[in-house]
Amino acid sequence: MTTPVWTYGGTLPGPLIKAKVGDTVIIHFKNSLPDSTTIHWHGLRVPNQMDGVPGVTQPPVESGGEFRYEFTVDDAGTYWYHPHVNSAAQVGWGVYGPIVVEDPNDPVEFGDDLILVMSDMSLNVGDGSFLPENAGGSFTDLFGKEGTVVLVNGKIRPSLKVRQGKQQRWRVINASRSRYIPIRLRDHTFTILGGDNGLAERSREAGRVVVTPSERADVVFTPMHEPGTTQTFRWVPFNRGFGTVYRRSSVPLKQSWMKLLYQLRFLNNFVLLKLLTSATP
Ligand SMILES: [Cu+2]
Repeated sequence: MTTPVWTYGGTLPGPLIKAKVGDTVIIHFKNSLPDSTTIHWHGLRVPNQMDGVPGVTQPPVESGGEFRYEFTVDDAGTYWYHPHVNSAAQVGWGVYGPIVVEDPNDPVEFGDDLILVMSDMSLNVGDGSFLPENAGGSFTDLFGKEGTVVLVNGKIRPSLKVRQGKQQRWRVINASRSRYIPIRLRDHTFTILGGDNGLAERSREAGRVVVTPSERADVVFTPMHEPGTTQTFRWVPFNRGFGTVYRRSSVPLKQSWMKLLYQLRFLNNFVLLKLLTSATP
């Protein structure tokens, strides 16, 4: 099944913007979407006119319109970009992308450096179409929408090959609208290098890292499992303070067997990654 999505530059997520501290970033933006939009550079310190807030820092870029974003990046870290017009809906349709500002002090050999853009989409699991914007009713209006399908770099259940004993650096971006993403790997701990404020002054160890919507986590770990081991890295429900919308289906289901079937499908949709450990060459 096919889901037509909104994108930056034709890919989901949008293209990686990679810069070094002190670089000037120039983006020639053309809006080919059917709706007006802007780009907000989430977490980056940019001049006010470049912040992408419609009606406040710039007029919205109308469908067919253009805008030139230009700013200098001063802080190393992991950031992302997304619209600021009808944000939750537009981000939910696929317009989001990563920005990495490299630190000149980073060690040259940091292991495998990966960007993992986590997201979710509110899709009808039957035919892949988007659920209506008001699906979920007032409950999700109040508490936020958790999509029916989780995505890592725009993919459902991608496989990731890691090498035993070879350090992994993960730049995790939570681009979903409401979903909290707790990250935990059996038998492993993470060293947290930084997050929303760029790189932290000193690192710390954690068994679990919770990445809330819009947040980033910059972590490293060394895969320790035997070569040939496969580990399913699954999203688990997280209590956001009032419970979770997990099990609160956004489509009305009358019969309980239908509900069960729906939930089983749902569980399968919550696999984020499959980690395959291989031997270090
Ligand atoms: Cu933002």
